[in-house]
Amino acid sequence: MMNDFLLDRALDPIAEKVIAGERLSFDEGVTLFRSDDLHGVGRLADMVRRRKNGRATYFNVNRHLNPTNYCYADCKFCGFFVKHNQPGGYTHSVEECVKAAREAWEKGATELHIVGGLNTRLPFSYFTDMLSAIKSEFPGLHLKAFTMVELDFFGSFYKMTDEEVIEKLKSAGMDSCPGGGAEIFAESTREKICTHKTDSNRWLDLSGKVHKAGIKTNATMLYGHIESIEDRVDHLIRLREQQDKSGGFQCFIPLAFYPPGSQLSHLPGPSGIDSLKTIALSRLMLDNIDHIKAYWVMLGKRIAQTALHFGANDFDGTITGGGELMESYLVEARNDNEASKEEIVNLIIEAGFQPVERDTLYHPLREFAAA
Ligand code: V47
Repeated sequence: MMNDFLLDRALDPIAEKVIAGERLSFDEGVTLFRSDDLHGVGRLADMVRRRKNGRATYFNVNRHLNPTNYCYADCKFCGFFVKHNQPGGYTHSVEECVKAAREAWEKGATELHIVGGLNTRLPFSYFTDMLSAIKSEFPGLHLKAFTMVELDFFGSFYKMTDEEVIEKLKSAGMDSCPGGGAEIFAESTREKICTHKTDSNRWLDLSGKVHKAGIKTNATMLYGHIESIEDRVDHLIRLREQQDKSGGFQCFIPLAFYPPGSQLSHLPGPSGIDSLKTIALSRLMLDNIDHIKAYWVMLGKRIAQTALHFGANDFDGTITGGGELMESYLVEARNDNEASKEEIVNLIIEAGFQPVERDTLYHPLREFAAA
C-alpha cells in the first residue's frame, strides 16, 4: 500500500484520492482536520507540494507600507486600527510614502506591499497620487496594493463602479493585490468579528473582477479565533470555486490569529500543531492554487520552517519597514521583527529545501545553493 504511513485508517480513502490527484470534498476536509494523525496529514500535503513545486521554496525581498491606520471598519481581531476621535492615528503624506519606497528600493526590494485602514477623510486622489509618485520614481518596484476590502470601500465611498476603481488604480501603478480582508467567509462567524466590512460573496466576486482586468491577487484566511473547523473548510472550498471561475489567485496565506492588542485578546490563538494542520489542509483542498505561504511573521520562524514540510512552498519576504507596520507590530512582540535575505535563505536550506528568490508574480530571480 502506498499509504502505509498513515496511522489513522479513516484517512485511507482520502489518501487514495490525493495520490490519484482527485479533488477532496467538504466532508473529507473536515475528516482531515479532525484527524490526530498529524504526520499522515502532513505527509499527504507534502506529496502534493512536491508534485506541484518540487523542493523549491520561494521568497521575495519586500517592504510593507501602511499609509494610514484610521479605519472605518471595526474588526475585533485587529490591533492596528484607530478611530478619528482616538489618539495614535496617522496618515503618511505622499512624500513620506515615496521615501519608504526609496528606502525599500535601495535595500534591494522588488515589491512594496501597500495596505491600510479605510480612512473616510482622504480623497481618492491621495491613493492614485501615491501610486503614480512611487511608480514614476521606481518603475521597477512592483506595487502589491490594496485588498478587496479597500477596493470595495473606494467604490462605495467615492461613488465609482468596481471597473472604474480597478482601472484608475491600475493606470496609477497598482500591479497586483494582496490577499487580506478575506478573514473567514462563513457569514455567521464573519459578522461576529467584522463590522462595516465587505461581505464574503462580495470579496470573492470583486477578486473575480480584478482577475478579469488582468491583475493577480492573493487570498488569506484568518484562523485560530472563534471559527469552527467547518468554517475553515467552507472558506477553502469557496475560494477554490472562485479560482475555478477566475483563475487569478497566485498564493494562499493562512494567517494565524495573534490576540494581543485586539478585542479578542482573551483568546489563546492557534497552537503550532493547529497551524501545521491548517497549512496542510490548505495545500490539500486548494488543488487549483499553486502556492501556499508560510507567513513567518504570524507563525514565527520556527513553525514557518516546519510548515515547509506540511505543504507550504513560500516564505513571504524580508518585510523590512518602519515601526508603524501592522505586521511588524505583531512580530515586535516576539522580538522577531525583520529577516535579512541571508537569514531567510538559511532557514529554508536548514529545513531541507531549495531557496528561490522570486518577484511578486513568481518569476524566479535567483536560486541559491541547496543544503
Ligand atoms: O486581513 C489582522 C490579518 C491581514 C491580525 O497577500 C491579523 O502576500 C493575525 O493580508 N492576528 C492583513 N492576523 C495581512 C495580509 C497579508 C499578509 C502577508 C502577505 C499577504 C499577501 C497578505 O492581517 C488582515 C487580517 O486577516 N490580521 N489582525 C491579528 N491580530
